[in-house]
Amino acid sequence: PKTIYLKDYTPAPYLAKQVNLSFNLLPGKTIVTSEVKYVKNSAGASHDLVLDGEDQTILSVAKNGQPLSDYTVADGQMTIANPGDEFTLTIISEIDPAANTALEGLYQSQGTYCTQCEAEGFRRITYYQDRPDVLSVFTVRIEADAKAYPVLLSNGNLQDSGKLADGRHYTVWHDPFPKPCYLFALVAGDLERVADTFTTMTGRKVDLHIYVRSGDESQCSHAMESLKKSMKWDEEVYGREYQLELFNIVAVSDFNMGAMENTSLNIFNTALVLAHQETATDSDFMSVEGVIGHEYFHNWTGNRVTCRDWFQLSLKEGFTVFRDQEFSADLNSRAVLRIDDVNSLRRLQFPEDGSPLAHSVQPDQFIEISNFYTKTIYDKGAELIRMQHTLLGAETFRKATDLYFDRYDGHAVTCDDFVQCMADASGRDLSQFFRWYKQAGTPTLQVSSQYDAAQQSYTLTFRQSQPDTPGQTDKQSLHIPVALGLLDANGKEILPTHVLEVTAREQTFTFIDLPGKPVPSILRGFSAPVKLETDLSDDDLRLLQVHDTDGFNKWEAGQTLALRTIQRVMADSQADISQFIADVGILIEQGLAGRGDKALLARALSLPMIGVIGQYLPVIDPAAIDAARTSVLKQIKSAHKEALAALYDANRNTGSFSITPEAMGRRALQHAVLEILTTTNGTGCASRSKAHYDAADNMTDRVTALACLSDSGQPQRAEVFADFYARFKNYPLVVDKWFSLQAIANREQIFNDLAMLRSHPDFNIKNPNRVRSLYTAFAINNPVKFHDPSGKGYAFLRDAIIELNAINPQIAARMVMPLREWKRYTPALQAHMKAALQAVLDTPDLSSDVFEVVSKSLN
Ligand code: B3K
Ligand code: ZN
Repeated sequence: PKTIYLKDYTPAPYLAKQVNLSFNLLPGKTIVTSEVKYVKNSAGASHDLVLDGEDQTILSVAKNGQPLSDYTVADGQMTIANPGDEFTLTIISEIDPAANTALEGLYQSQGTYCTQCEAEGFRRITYYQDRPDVLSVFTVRIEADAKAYPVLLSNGNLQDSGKLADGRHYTVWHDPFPKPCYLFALVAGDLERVADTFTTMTGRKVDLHIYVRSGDESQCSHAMESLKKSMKWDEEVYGREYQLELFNIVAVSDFNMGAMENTSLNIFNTALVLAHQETATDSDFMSVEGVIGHEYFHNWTGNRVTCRDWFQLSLKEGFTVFRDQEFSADLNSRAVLRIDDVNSLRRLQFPEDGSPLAHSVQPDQFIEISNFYTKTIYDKGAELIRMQHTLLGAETFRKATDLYFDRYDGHAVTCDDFVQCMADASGRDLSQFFRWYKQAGTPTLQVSSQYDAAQQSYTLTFRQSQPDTPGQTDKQSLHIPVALGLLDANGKEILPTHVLEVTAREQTFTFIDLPGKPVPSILRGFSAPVKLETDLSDDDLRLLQVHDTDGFNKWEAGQTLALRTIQRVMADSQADISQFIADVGILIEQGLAGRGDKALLARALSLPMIGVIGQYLPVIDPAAIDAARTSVLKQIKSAHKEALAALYDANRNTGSFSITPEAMGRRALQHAVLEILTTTNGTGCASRSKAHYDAADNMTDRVTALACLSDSGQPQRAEVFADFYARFKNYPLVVDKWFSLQAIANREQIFNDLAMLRSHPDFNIKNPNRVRSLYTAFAINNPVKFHDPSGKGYAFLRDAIIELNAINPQIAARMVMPLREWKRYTPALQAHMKAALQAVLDTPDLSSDVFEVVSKSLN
C-alpha cells in the first residue's frame, strides 16, 4: 500500500464544469453513465487526465461523442494523456450494488439502494477525479422499477420525474451548488415519508422529509424536531441560512458510521434517527439530537466551504463537532454536556494520542484516509476550535467565522485558511497556536503555587511538556488558554473566570492583594485538552468540589479525589479512605435534601471509569484497577446503604415520561444510585434491579436494570434478559442493546456467552451495528474481560477482524483500535495483544485499511 503525503499536494489537472450522471438500476446490476465536461485547470501541473475508479466494468468511453480507446487503466486509475483544453468525456460502466459488502459507493441495505461516498467511495460508482477540491454542478437521473423502488432521490431539487415502459419510472435531480463528489448521494427504495417544513430567517419555506422503513414513522418526531432546532440555531448563532428548497434525511440499517452529510440528502444510520421512549434511551435521544445537528451544520462547515484535501478533514469535522457540542449545550445543561464530552475525550482520544497511531489534527501522511476519521480529528479538532473561541471571545469568534464563510463560500480550503481568518478578524498572531494542529500527543501542564503572606501575593507557575509521538520528537511549546478562578478559604470566589495565556515552556502569573492563601480553580470548563497536574491538596479539592462556581471543575475536583482514592487502594488494599467515603455521604445528603442539579449529582456519584483511570497510570492492569474501584464502591455502599436506598426512592418515576433535562437528570441519578446499590451482586441486588425493570415505562430504565444485572450470577438475570429479548426482538436497534448488555458482563462465563452471541441467529457479521453491539461493546466497555490474562478476549476480537477484513475493511480496521495501545499494558497482557496483532498482520489479502492500523500499531 502507498503512503500519501500532505507535502505532495498539487491542484487537479482538470476542472469538472458539469457532471451528468444517469443510473439505471436493474436486477443484478446497475449501469452508470457519466458525462462530464472537463476544462484544463491553469493551476494544474500535469496535462494528463487521471480518473480514479474501482470495482466496476467499463462498458464504453467516448470523448466529445466519439468512441475513445486511447486510455490506460491500471491500479485503480484511468489515464487519458493530453485530452485537450476542453472536452466532454462519457463513460458507461457496470457495478453490482447487491454484492457490495464494504458499504462504500453504491450498495443495498435491506433492499434499499443507498450511497456512501466520503471519503473515496465515489470511485466505486464511476471513474472521476475523486478528490474534494474538484467541485462541480451535478445533475442526476435515476431509473428503476416503480413498484419495488417508488422513492428515487438524489441531491438538490427535483427537476423532472415520470413513468416509463415496463413498470419503470425515473426522477431527475439538480443541485445548483458546486460540490465535491464525496457529497454525492443516491437513494432508491420503498420507504415511508414523514414531512414537515421550516421557514428560514428570510422567510423562505424549506420542505423537510425523513424517509424510513414502513412501521418506523412513529419514531421520527424527535429527529424532525432536532432538525428544525438545528436550522434555527445555525441562523441565530452563526447567521447561516439553508439555501435549497428541500432537506431530506434517509435512515438505513446498514451503515459504517453514524450518518453522512451529503448535500440536502443526508443518509443516516437508523440508530441516529429513530427514537421513541419505549425503544431508545435518554442517551440515544441526546445522540440523535447531536448528530442530526452535526450533519445539518455540515451544510455550511463542510459542504458550502469544503476541504482542499483529506489532510484538512478536521477543518470540517473539528469545527462541526464544536458546533454540535455548543448546540447541545445551548439546548440542555452545559456543564453536564461538557463533563460527558471531556470524559469521552479522556477515555477514547487520550489513549489514541498515547498510542503508536497518534497523529496530529492536520496529519502529514496516511495510507487509507478511512482510518483517519478518528477521535483526534473529530474531538481533539473540536477542542482546537474551542480554544480559539476562548482566546478570541464569542463576539470576535463570530466575526472570524463570518469572514471565513464570506471568503471561502464555494471553495475548498485548509485548516491554515481557517486559523488565518481567526487571526485576521482578531488582529492576533496565531502562528504559535497553529502548532496544536501539527503536533500530536496530549501535552502535560504542571502547575505549582506559592503564597507569600508578607507580600499578600500568590504565584502560579505553569510548566508545559509535549510527549514524543511516532515521527515527532522535541516538540515546541504551545499556546494554551487556561481559564482560571480563585476562591478564598471559605469557598467564596475572589477572582471570577479569567483566561491566562500560557505560551512559554515555563511561565508564572502573580496575583496581588490577597489577604489569605487562595484555592485556584484551574482549567475551568476544560479550557485546553491537556493532562493537568497540580499541587492541590485533598482539602483544596474538597473545597472546590463544594464551592466552585464552575460546574465542570466542581465535578473534576471530585473525580480527582476519587482517582487519588482508587490509587491509594491499588497501592494498599487496606488503605484508610474514610474521608472520601464520608464526602460521598455529603453528596448523598445533598441529593436527599433536593439541592443541586440531579444530572450533575449523578455524575458526581459515579467513579471514573476503568479506561479513564488507566490514563493516569504508568502501566495499565485493568483487573487491578477494577478490584480497587469495586472495593471503593463496596465501601460506599456499606457506609451509606440506607441513605442511598432513600435517595433511590426519592427519585422514583412519577408522572408521565418526558425527555426534559430534569427528567433525564432524575433517571441518571437513579441509575448512579442503583449502580452502587447493586455493586455486590447478591440476591438483594438482583431483586432490586429486577424491580427497577418491572417498573420501567421507558428504555432508559430497562437498560439501567439490565446493566446492573449484567455481572450477576442470580436467576433474575436470565429472566430479565429473556423478557427483554421477547419484547423487543422485532426492533433491531434494541436487539443491539441486548447483545451489548451481555457483552459487557464482567463474569466468569463471559467467553461462553460471547460464543453463544456470536452464533445467535440474530448475529449478522455484515451489519455494522450488530458487529459493534457485540465486539466493540466487549472490547471497549468490558475492559476486565477483554484484557483477561488468558488472552481469550484478544483472540475473540482477532478472529472477527480477520473475518471482516474480507467483508468490510473499514469496520475491520476500526476494530483493531482496542489493541493498538498494547504498549501501555502489563508485560503479560502486552505479549498476548502483540500476538493478536501479529496474527492479523500475517493474514493473506489484508486490506490497506487493516494493514495500515496493524502495521503501525506494531511499530
Ligand atoms: N462525514 C461523515 C463521515 C464519513 C466517514 C467516511 N469513512 C460523517 C460526519 O462526520 O458527519
Ligand atoms: Zn462530521
